[in-house]
Amino acid sequence: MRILVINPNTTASMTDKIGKAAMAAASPGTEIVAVNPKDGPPSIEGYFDEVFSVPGIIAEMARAGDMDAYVIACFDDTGLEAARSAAVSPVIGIGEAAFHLATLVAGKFSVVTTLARSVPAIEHNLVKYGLSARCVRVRASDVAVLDLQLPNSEARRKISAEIGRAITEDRAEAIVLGCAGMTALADELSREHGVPVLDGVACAVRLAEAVAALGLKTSKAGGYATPLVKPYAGLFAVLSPGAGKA
Ligand code: 5HY
Repeated sequence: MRILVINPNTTASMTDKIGKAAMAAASPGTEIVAVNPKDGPPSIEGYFDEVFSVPGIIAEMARAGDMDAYVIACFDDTGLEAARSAAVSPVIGIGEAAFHLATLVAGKFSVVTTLARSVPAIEHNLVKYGLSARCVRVRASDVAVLDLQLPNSEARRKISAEIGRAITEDRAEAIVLGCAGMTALADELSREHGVPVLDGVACAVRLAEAVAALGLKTSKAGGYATPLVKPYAGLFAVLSPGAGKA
C-alpha cells in the first residue's frame, strides 16, 4: 500500500518530521511518501495561510499520481474537501482522524493547538464532523508553528502546561495535539500526564490504511464529485480539472 502524506506548509524540516512519524505508525508493507508544496506559506496559522496552501496540496496530489490513500498533515484539515474531490482513493485529515480516535478511548477530550488564531477553524471542524459534543475545549498553547522546529524553544513546556490545565479545568480524559508539528511529543506527554495524548499524523496513517484496506473509495455521489472540466485562468491553469493534473 502507498500513502501520500502531504504537509501543506512549505517547511521541509516539518515534512521530514511528519514523514518519520508516519513511517513509524505505518504497518509493514505500507510505503509512506511525504511531500510539501514548493509554493505557499511556511506555516499555516489561520484562515489566510490556509487558503494559499490548498493549490499546493492539489498540485502535490496530481504530481504523485495514483496512491492507495492520502493524508492531509495539517491539523486544520486544510483543503480536505477539495482533495477528496480530486481523488478517488480515501483522503484522511489528521484533525478528523485524531478526533474520531479520541472518542474511542475517552468520553470527552480537549485539543491543545498552537496560537489562538488557529482555534476557530478547529472548532468549526468539530461542528462540521459532528463531534463538538465530545470535545470540551480547543485550547491554544501560545506556540507558533515554527517554534516546534526549534530545539531549545519553550514549545514543549508550554504545550505540557496547557495539557495540565485541560486535565484539571476541562476534566479532559484525553488530549488531541492540535498541530502536525507536535507529532513527536505525543508519547512522552501521555506518559507525563497519564492520559491518552493523540497525534493526528499517526491516527490518520492508521485510519487511511484501514479505509483503503476495506476497499472504500471517496464517494462521488455528492460534494466530493469529480470537478467539472473547465479551463482555469492564469496561475492555476495548470490545475484545471480535466487537464490530467487534478
Ligand atoms: C499544522 N499549521 O498542523 C497547523 C496547526 C495550526 O502549519 N501545520 C501548520 O497551528 O493551525
